[in-house]
This record gives sequence, C-alpha cells and structure tokens, in this order.
Amino acid sequence: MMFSVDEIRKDFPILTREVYGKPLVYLDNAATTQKPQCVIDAISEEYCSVNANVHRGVHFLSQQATQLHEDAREVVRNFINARSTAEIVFTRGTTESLNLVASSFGEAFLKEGDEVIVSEMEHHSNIVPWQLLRDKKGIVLKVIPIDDCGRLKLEELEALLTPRTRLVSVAHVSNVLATVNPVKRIAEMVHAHGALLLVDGAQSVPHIKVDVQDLDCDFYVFSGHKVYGPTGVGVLYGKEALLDRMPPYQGGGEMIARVTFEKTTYERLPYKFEAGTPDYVGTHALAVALQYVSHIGMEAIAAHEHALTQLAMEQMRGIKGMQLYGETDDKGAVVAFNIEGIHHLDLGTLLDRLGIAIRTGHHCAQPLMQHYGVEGMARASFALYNTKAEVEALVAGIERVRRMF
Ligand code: 7TS
Repeated sequence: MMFSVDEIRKDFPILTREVYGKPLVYLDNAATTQKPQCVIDAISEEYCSVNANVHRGVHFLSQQATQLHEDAREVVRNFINARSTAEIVFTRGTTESLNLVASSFGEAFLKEGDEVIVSEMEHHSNIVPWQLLRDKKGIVLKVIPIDDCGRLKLEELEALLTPRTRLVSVAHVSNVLATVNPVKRIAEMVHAHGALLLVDGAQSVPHIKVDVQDLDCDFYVFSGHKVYGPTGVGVLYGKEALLDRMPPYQGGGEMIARVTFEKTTYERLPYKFEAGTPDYVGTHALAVALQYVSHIGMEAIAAHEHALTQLAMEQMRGIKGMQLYGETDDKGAVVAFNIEGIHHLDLGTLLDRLGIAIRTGHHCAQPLMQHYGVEGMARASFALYNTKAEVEALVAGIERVRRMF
C-alpha cells in the first residue's frame, strides 16, 4: 500500500477539529494516539450487536464475543511474533503489565539481595513497581546510566551484571529522548549472566516492527492506547515456560480451574493471569488497530515518522536558545527540548493557544530530568498522521513564542 498521509488523516475524525478557532496540530502522541474510525466503529458495533460476557455463556452472543476476544489474542501474537497465544496476557496497559511482572515474578523468583537493573531513562512505571518490591523483599535496584546524547552506557551495564542479577528491565524506546535501545544486544548480555530481560515497549510498538522471538526478550509489555487502540487495554508477553512458573497476580473469576474452600487450582495460560471480566471490547478494538497499522505497514510508518523527526530536529536546531535532548541518529518520533529563558510550561501553554498540542513537564521520568538538571522539558511526539506542515507550524509557533520573551 502506498503511504499517503492525506489519505490516512481522513481515517481519524478528531484531526478535522479546531481548538481556539485554529486547526488542531496534535503532537502529543507519546502520551496517547488518536483513533481511526475503524477502531471507533469496532467499539460501537460490538456494543450494538454482540455484547456479552466472554468465556462463560453457552449462548450465541457470549460465544461470538469470546471468539472476537480470542481472535484478538491471535492478532496480538502475530503482531509481535510470539510463539503461542498462551504467551499473550491481556492487561489494562503497560503499567499493569509491569506491576504484574514485578509482583508475580518477584514472588516466585526474587529473594533478599537479588538484583533488578533498570535504566536512567525509564518511565516511572518501570521504576516504582521495583521500588515497591525493594521495600517488600529487600531486593537491590541498580541503574544503567546514560550519556548526554541519551544512549545507555552498555559497558556500565556489563559492570552492573553480577551472579545476583535476576532481571533487567528497560524501555525499548525512551518516551523523552526517543533513543532506540539495542535490546537484542542487551538480551545477549543479560542472558550470558543467567538473568532475564523485560522490555517496556510502550513507545516502540506504535513505531517500529517488533519481533519478540528475534529480540529474545523474556517479557515484553505495551499499551493499546498508544498504538491507535482504545484506553484500558494492554499486553504482557512472556515466554511460556516462565509464565508457567509464575503465580497468579490477582484472584477471581476466569483464572481458576477449580475452587473449593480447601484448595484452588488455576486455569492454564494465559487465563491464570486474567482474573475477572476482561475488557473484551477493548481487546477486539486493539486488534482492529493493530490490523490497521499492519495494513499500512510498520516500515512505511517508521520511515514517515523518521522523516518528520529529522525535519523537526533540523529546523529546531536553528532556533536561538534551543536545547535538544536525545541526539541519537536513529531516534524515534519524539523531540524533547527547552528554550533558554522560557519555562517549558509557558511554552506549552502559548503553543496551545495556536492550536498546537505538545506535552510539558517531567514526562513521568523524573530521574531523567535529574540527569539533565532540569525540572521539565517540552516534548513534541509524532504519529503516522502528522505532516511536514505540522512540523513547520510547530517550529513557527516556537519562534513566535520565543519573540514574546
Ligand atoms: N512506559 C513508557 C516508556 C511510557 O512512555 C509510558 C507512558 C508508560 C510506560 C506507561 O503507559 P500506560 O499506558 O500504562 O500509562 N508514557 C506517557 C508519556 O510519555 N506521556 O504520557 C504517558
């Protein structure tokens, strides 16, 4: 399929709206993406004509809803090339997937003094669950530092790995610097030390082709809403042998084989980790979103977004007082920056009045802000429907704001 951004934009109804009488320039895609009509329709059609609780009923609608939900699991499996649908656990999102692993893997495999390694560029959701575990179990949390360009210092990771290291948990792509971390290489390093690798794919799945078997990571997590799907649904991929050995995360319906007051046995994978009624409408709509981007082609999406990011970086470098963060060549679709003499919040607020939506603040990565010695940054993040004209509007908007100070 030919990549035509004009055609793609027609699929996203929200992109035609105006804010403050100006065309919306939506550049906060790392926070959440807008939804194509097919995803919106999938949600409304399922509620209009299928809705019934899954896995429970013998009746027609329940079976049809179950089919859609389980077909969605197969779509996710195929999208990230997992071996089996037993390895695809539906969750509420990246945050819940990370908490699930911290809680369940922590319970099964971590003892006092065992080490978990994260990186300096992690989102809080890949820091705090491990700190909670540290408080509970006395594990040791170590941190891979970054250089000022925003690259992980892999030689320092090598030095951090010890016989007590059980798990390394890192972002595939940073939500601030957009660094694409060499997770395949990291998996080799980590496995050579007998530890496991968890990859936070919240910012990679929407932008680059992911193959969990090729990466050979042990866990991979992502959120539906960042990849044009609905809010409230996400994925935990885990190698089957590993998930099999982990205890349930939550108890309730769906996750049991048999319950007596004396003893309860658990369902097979992946249901052991899916207590309660799942968001089966959300999983179906997520599958529709993944099919939508697959149809366009992840390579074409990556190329389009790379061109936008390069253009933004090039033009923004020319702005007086500009400080860019994250200067790796192959970076993803995010540009984080500050302008000397202008608070990032003022910049964001003034750009908003021009119809340009960017993010400001710490981006849930306060340790990263501490690395750069700032309280916050402005951040523009791109998606498949953004255009060169929007990048130019951003640059012109920043220039206009800058002249006001
Ligand atoms: N990990 C990374 C790398 C993220 O970017 C985010 C969300 C999360 C985890 C958490 O995802 P959730 O769907 O469970 O909330 N990042 C952002 C952001 O950059 N701006 O808003 C949310």
